[in-house]
Amino acid sequence: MRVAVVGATGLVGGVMFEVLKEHRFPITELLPVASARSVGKLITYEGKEYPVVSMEEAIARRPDVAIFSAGGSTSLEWAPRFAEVGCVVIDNSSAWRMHPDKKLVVPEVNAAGLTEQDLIIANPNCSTIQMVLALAPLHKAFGIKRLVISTYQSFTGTGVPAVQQYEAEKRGEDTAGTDRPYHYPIFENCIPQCDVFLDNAYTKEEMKLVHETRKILGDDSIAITATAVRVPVHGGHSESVNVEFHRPYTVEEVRSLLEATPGIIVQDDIKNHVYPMPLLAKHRDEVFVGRIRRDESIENGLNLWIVADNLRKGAATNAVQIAEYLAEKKMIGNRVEA
Ligand code: 2RA
Repeated sequence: MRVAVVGATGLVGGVMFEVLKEHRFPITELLPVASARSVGKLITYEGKEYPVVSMEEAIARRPDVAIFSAGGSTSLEWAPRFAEVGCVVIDNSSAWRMHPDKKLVVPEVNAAGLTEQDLIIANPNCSTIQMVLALAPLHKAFGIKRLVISTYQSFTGTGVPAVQQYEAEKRGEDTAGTDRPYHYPIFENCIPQCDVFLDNAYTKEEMKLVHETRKILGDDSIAITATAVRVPVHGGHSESVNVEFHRPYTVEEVRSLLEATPGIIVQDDIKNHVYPMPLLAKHRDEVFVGRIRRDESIENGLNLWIVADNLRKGAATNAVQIAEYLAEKKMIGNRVEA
C-alpha cells in the first residue's frame, strides 16, 4: 500500500509512524509529507530512510491513503486534491468533522457506515474519541439523556510548542513574553482554556465534545456541557464524565458492557487503588475506564473516569485503525497500477 503521512514532522506525525510500524500496516511505499521547509529531511521508518516530499509530489504518486495531521487550513486546501486522484484521506484536524457529507469515525463505534464513496474521512477530536468509545455501548443499552464532562488534557495536545513551553518552565525558565502557546505557565499549573473562546463563553475544545459526540452517536437530543482544562501531564487526557440515562441501569451491567467493548480496558478496583491514570495510559492504544459508580444525586445517573493517550487512540491509532478497516474491507489498496 502506498501511504502518505501528511504532517510527518509533527508530534502526531511521529506517533503515526510508531503506530503504523507496531500495527504492521502493509506499506509498499511511504510518502512522508510536510511543509516546504521540511522537504528533503529524512524520516527513518523500519530502518529505511525516506525523504520528506511536497504535497504536489505526494499527490503525483497517487497514494492509496493519506493520513493528515497538519492542521485545518492545510487539510481544507489539500485533502480534496488527494481525493481527486482517488486517494482516501483520513484527517486528524477539525476541518471536515462537522461537514454534513463527511463521516466522523471511531472504528469500534461506527466504521460500518463507511463506503467506497468516502474519500475524506474525519478523525474525531482526541477527547471525543476516548469518551464516545466508552459511551457508545451504554447509549445503546440505556439511552443517554445528558452528559456533564470535565477534561484534564495533556499539554501534548497542543503539539511541539507546548512541549517546548512545558520543558522550558520545568527547567525554571520564565516563558512570559516568549511566543508560547498558552497565556500562562503550564508547569505546575492548570489552565481552564483549551483552544479559543467562542461567543457562548465556551472554548472550541468544549464545543467539539458537544457537537462531535452527538454526530458519532447519531443523537442530537443528548444534552451535553463540558469544561476542558489543560494540565501539566505528559501521558494522556483524563475525563470525568457524568451520565444521565433515560432508562435504569446497574453498575454491574455498565462494567460488563465496557469490559465487552473492543479497545476498552476497565481498571476499577478501588480497594486496591486500581483506576486509570495517564501514567499507565501513555504509549497504549486502549481507552481505560474506572471509578465506575452510581450518581445518587439524580435518577439513572452514572460517573465514569476515562483516560487515554491523546496522541495514540486520541489521534494516530484511531486514524490507523480506520485505515486498517478500509484495507480489510478492500476499500483501499486494491488499485491496479496503470
Ligand atoms: C488538544 N484536542 O488537546 C486538542 C487538539 N489535539 O489541544
